[in-house]
Amino acid sequence: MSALESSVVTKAVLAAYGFSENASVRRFGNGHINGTYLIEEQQKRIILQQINRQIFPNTEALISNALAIEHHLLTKQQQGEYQLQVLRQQPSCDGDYLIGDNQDLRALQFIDGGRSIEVVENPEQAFAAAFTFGQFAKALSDFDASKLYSVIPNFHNLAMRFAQLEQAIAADAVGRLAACQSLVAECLSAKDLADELQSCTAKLPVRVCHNDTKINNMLYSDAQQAGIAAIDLDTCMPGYWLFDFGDMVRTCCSPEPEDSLRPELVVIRPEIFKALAQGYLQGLGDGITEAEKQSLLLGAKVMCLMIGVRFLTDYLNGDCYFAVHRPHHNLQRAENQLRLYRDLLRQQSTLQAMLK
Ligand code: ADP
Ligand code: GN1
Ligand code: MG
Repeated sequence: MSALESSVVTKAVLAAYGFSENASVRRFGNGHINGTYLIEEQQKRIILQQINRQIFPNTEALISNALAIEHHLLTKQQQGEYQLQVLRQQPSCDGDYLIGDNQDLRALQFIDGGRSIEVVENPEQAFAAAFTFGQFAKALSDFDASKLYSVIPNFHNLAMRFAQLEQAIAADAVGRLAACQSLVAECLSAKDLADELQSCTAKLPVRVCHNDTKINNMLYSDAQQAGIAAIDLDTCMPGYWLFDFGDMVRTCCSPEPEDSLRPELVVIRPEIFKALAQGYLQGLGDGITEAEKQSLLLGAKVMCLMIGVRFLTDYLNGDCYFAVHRPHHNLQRAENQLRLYRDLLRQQSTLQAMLK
């Protein structure tokens, strides 16, 4: 793609970051929310993102959060307490962290020698992913959460996600309800999990969480065995560590991608769950409480169910939130999350024993 072919990365945008109009521009990664581009010219590379303002209306708050976290992690790194690379915002040549008429474009320094994956192949990779997010969480455990804006309020409020599903069912805006009645019924029958979550979290410390620890939001070294960075920090907000562990289980434990068209193969691999538990606990070190440790399996159930409910809600609403690339994409994603949820219930005593 050249600048002339992209409506987002125009010549003016390239110039703002010091690139000529001959720079190479290509779409990058598989995120569902932002438009991500890799811009390259000679030795210089940046990631440019068009922030989805429907989802992140306050881009100034988002950048403020990102810079505060960046500063904290860089300080830890300088003190030898953080071994990973730090995701850094890249200002324009004029020193602006947001550019464009809508103030929705921002750049990130490209993290060299890293790659993201969509499916975990072996326990070593799972351990590395969880160790990465564990180190990230540990480094933020003394970060002052009052410095963070709540960029998406109630992001992991399961009761609210059920209420949104119920609104979508009542509206049936695009006439899709009839086609997914049994999945809708299954989700609604699991509503009690919101109460269980509420009573569990009442006893847990609030932590600064990543809140989107899916497997493609960390980078492995090229050899894919060690983690080098936690990325996609836009949802860093106060929460509970069980959410971050749960999203790792959701996206690492299945041998199939999130949107697999082979649903019968979507299962929880216990050996991957065990590696995630070991990696996360090792990354966190001794700061985790016993109650938090015991809550991690609940986190896995909550995240599989909650993201399933969110995909299903979006399907019923006509695909307004998550980027979709084929018909019924959100429904297929939702079905797979519910399969994982069911498999967690089936294996829960084995998995809980792995958290001892
Ligand atoms: P989204 O919010 O849409 O998920 P991400 O920030 O996760 O966007 O970026 C999408 C993908 O782009 C990531 O999965 C990763 O592959 C790649 N990526 C993002 N930031 C960087 C970076 N700084 N260096 C290298 N690759 C990156
Ligand atoms: C979105 O941005 P991305 O693709 O990493 C979503 C997450 C979901 C995830 C499901 C801001 O993450 O909450 O868990 O899709 N991000 C936002 O794959 O809603
Ligand atoms: Mg992402």
